[in-house]
Formats: sequence, C-alpha cells, structure tokens
Amino acid sequence: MKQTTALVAALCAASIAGPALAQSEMDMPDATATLSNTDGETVGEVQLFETAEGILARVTAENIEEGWHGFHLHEIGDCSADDFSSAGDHYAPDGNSHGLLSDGPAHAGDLPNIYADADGNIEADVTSTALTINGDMAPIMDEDGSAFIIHEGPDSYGEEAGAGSRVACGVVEVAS
Ligand SMILES: [Cu+2]
Repeated sequence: MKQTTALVAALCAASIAGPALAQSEMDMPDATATLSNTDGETVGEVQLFETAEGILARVTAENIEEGWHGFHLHEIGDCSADDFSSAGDHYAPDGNSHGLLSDGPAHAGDLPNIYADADGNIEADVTSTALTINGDMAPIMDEDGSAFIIHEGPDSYGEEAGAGSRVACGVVEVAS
C-alpha cells in the first residue's frame, strides 16, 4: 500500500514538472500585440517569439464570429482608423504576390487562417519563416512598425485575399 502511494506521488510530480518546463520557454515573448475590435474593445493578444528561422505567433482571442478568419501581418503599426485601414496592406517588403497557395513567394505577412470556435474563442500557434522581429529578413519592427489583423472571413490563399473587412487589429510592440 505504501509503495502504491509513493508511485502515485511520483507520477503526480512528473506530470506537474513536464508542462511547467514547457511553459517557461513561452513565459517571455519577444514582442506582443493587443488585439482590439472595431468598437475599441480588447479581444485578444498575439505573443511573438523569435525562432531560429523566423517567428512563432501565439494567438488568443475571444468574441470573434465562429469560423475561419484571415490572419496577416500588415505593413504599418497603426490601428487608429475605425476600419483599421491605417495598418495598410499586407507586409511585403520584398514585393512578391499575395497568397500562400499562389505561384512563387507570398507576401511576408501572409499567414495561415485561424479558427474561432462556437464560443468565439481563438487559440492558435502560427509559425513563419518569412518574418523576423528585428532581423535582416522582413523585420516586423521596421521604421513604421507592423500590426496583426484578423479578417471577417478566411483568406483564399490565392492572388486576391478575399478575406473581407478587418475585425481586429493589434500593433506589435517589443516586450519591455
Ligand atoms: Cu490582412
């Protein structure tokens, strides 16, 4: 009986140690963006981590309509316009054409669609090897900054984004 108790205790300790270690890598994002909707309400956050070959963006959001949504990095760190047009187009410092599934390289700011569940929640980890936070290749923190945008509908991944209006916007800020 004593042995069983000891074993259970050991298993519990192991299961607590595992996730805690994994979590510590993500405790300190290199940059963040607070997402607001068109009513100016905070609806979520993007945490950005520099990786060996690009970036990892962890997206958490709420009160988003159920379904797939286009998710891009736009070229200007400005969400002040009511329709978020102030964030400009997709971030594309090397030019290129739009669309992850179009021929040739896509805009650096083209990212995979993200999904909001029936409760309006989004939890997604998105990686890109076309962006850096402060590096030489497509730096997110360039002179005019950058902003993440969540669109009303899904990106087509083709030449025309077709994702509709902008429902949430967040200016990227380097973590202090
Ligand atoms: Cu967009």
